[in-house]
Amino acid sequence: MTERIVVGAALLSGGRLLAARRSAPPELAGRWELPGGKVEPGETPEHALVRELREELGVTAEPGGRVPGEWSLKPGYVLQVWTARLLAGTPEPLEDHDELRWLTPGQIWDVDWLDQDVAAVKAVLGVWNT
Ligand code: 9L3
Ligand code: MG
Repeated sequence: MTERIVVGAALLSGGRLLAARRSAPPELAGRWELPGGKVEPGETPEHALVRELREELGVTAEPGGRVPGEWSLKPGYVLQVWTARLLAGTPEPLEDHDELRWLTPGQIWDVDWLDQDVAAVKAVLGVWNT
């Protein structure tokens, strides 16, 4: 069985990283994540990232590069992360989130990231040119 990929976006703008607070499901609500979601069959991870950011945040984004690493989620699911930049729009918590925050590198650990996102965000810091 192959694992299903979940894409997370390290959306970077003006030297800040976007963090999104989940509103669902109940066991994840209140924790922060890199926005994104499951890659659909036949879809590339980059396309999924663009689609998820449009659905969840109402923005048009462009994927950058893959952040090295892969993080296990619930059984059968694995998180991969791409950097991304905003092409159009201002992110709003339209779906699955109830708050957004733009974090400077010094504020990164001010929010309660989901467990798997802690490792992913550390990897993002490794490639983030501020
Ligand atoms: N997940 C964890 N960290 C992330 C993302 C985008 C997703 N940065 C987990 C939460 C869910 C699963 O992956 O259990 C699928 O995500 P979604 O489709 O509910 O966003
Ligand atoms: Mg999602």
